[in-house]
Amino acid sequence: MKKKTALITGISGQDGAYLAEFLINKNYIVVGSERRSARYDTWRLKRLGIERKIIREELELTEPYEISRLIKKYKFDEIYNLGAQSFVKSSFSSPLYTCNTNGLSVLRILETIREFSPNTKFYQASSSEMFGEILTKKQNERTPFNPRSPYAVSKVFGHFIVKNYRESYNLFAVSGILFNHESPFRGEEFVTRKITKGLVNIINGKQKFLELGNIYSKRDWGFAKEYTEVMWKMLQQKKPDDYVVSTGRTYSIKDFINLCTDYLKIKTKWIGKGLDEKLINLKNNKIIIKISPKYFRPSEVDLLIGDSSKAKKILKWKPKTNLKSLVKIMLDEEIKYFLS
Ligand code: GDR
Repeated sequence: MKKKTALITGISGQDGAYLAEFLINKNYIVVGSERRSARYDTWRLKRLGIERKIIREELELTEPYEISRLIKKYKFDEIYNLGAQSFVKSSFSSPLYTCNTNGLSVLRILETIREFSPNTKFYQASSSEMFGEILTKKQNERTPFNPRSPYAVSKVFGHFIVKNYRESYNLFAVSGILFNHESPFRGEEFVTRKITKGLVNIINGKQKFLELGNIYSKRDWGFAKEYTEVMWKMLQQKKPDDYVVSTGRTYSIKDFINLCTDYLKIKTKWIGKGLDEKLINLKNNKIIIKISPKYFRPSEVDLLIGDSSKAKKILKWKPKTNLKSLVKIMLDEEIKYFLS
């Protein structure tokens, strides 16, 4: 049987790496793209031992010509659009760049597929951030969006243009509304990895303390490796459709920190309130976590909690890793690579 060829944009990120590994194991030819200006960061692919199994292509998602060149060259069976300006906080300082890269690029790809490769199946990385200030207790595919950042607005555009092209031109184009998903491959600017890395650095004397923003926001956190498999499942269905991917449980950043200190067996105590809240290491009375206004966002998403019953029913998918196990996975790897 002819091997399938897939394009993964954003190959050097957390999801790109896990998805590439998954598709390679399924015998796909994987083409991985990254923007030219980005340092081609291969540590995740190297750690998975798949760096040499990927065909690398430079692709600037804001350049329509580059997209059509690549799509004409490979006539991909599947495209997974994971490339984005994915850090919510940066979208407040770079709103135009964020909307161009995350929003309009989806349209650029869809237009090219429509014109040159209409049988290519397309996966768009939509985000739970689109729900923003939530309008229902749990969020599913029918929950209205209420975005709270330029990032979320850009993702809403991407989401609806996928739906529009699916309905107007009969393309096999879908969006996965993925809630937060973490792993040892998470970028260090995102809160979970910042915490796991920071705490391991602190207990090893490499860092004095960690500064965080709003530790009371709550997120529905799953394990990224399981979430990338579901992207593939969405493209293997008879009918293209959108799906929420989540665990259905929500925890605050403070809960996440407490799970980490429990796992690391550091005896701690929270003191103070608001910007003066601190986490103290009871062994030496030193501050290990402080709050800094620097990490607060102009508008915050306070609470997210997903309902992925549609994915469970139709894709036969459900999450396997709870937050406690995820903390263990992340910290074990953090310790292993700190010591090596
Ligand atoms: P998020 O992830 O914005 O939910 O988007 P992030 O980990 O950045 O923030 C989660 C929550 O933690 C609070 N927070 C901090 N966040 C960061 N990054 N750094 C801090 O120091 C800090 N302190 C508190 C934030 O305010 C927020 O409430 C992620 C991204 O991967 C998106 O691309 C993706 O679409 C969604 O998840 C689903």
